[in-house]
Amino acid sequence: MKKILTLLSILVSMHAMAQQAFVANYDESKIAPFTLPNPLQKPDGTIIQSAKAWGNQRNYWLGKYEQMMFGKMPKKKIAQSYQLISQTDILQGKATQYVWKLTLAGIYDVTVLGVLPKVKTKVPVFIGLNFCGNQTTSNDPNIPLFEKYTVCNNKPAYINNKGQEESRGAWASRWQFEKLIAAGYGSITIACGDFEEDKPDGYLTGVRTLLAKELGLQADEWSANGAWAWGLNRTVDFLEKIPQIDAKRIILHGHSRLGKAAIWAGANDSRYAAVISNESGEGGAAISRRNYGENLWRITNSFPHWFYKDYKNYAYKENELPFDSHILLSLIAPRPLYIASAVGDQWSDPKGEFMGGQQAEPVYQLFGKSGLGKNEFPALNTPVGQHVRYHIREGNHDINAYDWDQYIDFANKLIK
Ligand code: GTR
Repeated sequence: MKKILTLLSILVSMHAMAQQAFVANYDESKIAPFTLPNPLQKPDGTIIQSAKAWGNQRNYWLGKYEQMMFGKMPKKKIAQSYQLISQTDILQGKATQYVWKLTLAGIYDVTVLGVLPKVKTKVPVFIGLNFCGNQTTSNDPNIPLFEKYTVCNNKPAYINNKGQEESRGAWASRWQFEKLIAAGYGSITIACGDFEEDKPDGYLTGVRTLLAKELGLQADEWSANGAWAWGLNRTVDFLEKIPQIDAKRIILHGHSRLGKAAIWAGANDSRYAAVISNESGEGGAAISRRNYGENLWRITNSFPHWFYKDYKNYAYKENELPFDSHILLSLIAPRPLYIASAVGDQWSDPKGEFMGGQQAEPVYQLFGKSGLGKNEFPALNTPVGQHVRYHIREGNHDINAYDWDQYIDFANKLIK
């Protein structure tokens, strides 16, 4: 017994040392050479040649990502109902703000916020999860305070990780409702924590546990990213029923960890007209094999709940994975994809994010579309690419007015 305890304490302290010892690599010359798998290569070694053959190949990859990285995506359909909680005129009458209660499988409620331009025709919308509650996206007092756990915890806006009155509008700059409304777009958002609180035991109070029976999946068969992505896709089921919304023009976006969830959601669900990854980094758009900035080891240690439990086994063995981020991104093809980085966010590995997008090219080409093509890594604030577009802007890890100007422009060109 004593021996076991000593061994355990050695293991615990080794783990603690390893945590402390992590030093992110920011030196391009220290990246070990690697070869990226070909998204078009079938398990039997042959290369697919047509868009028609992509359907099976895409399913093959989805299966691999389920098995190794994000866990199973529930396939069972569940009943849904919704209720309008409030409807308010905002932005000097230019828009209507809706708060809906969406009930999943008759037992699980989430709160959806919608801000839609007041026009007579159906409108395209952007949809994305928020980190710290719907009330953080705008100052409007009609938005209910999010009552579950959030990762925000700075007083006085949040106390014990719960949003207070002072949190209203705290992240409005990330949502830019005014800009979107002026451009003719609506915006839909839900707190990620409404599907699963962002902490290692968050699954206990989220859809992975409370809907386990209805979905036919145990909590440990999938992940927080899976729960967030699934939640987004269920919200699309609901948006399809809202007459003011043009369900053919739903553009999915996500920042950072929620960018990872957005990519996984968009890979699984082809109803999104386009997908935007804003600084999604490791586990999102960035090539893991580069081991630059945050890496697979670090992310699966810091945030074990984000991924399927076996994913951590590939830390420093990224070459053994049959895929990398470019294949995940290619599952969005032929739909338009925007990948954005910030120069002050090297942790997310901007060059790795660019490479992820660029290496998805063969799949876009199958559909006769060009993505990032042969573009070089661009200068600051200079978007490049067509169906796959990329920018690196000045500034830090964030989603801001500059980013939104590019996304609106991208949507105007490719979606409207
Ligand atoms: C960081 C994490 C990143 C990114 C970020 C965020 O701590 O290492 O992968 O997701 O959080 O979500 O803001």
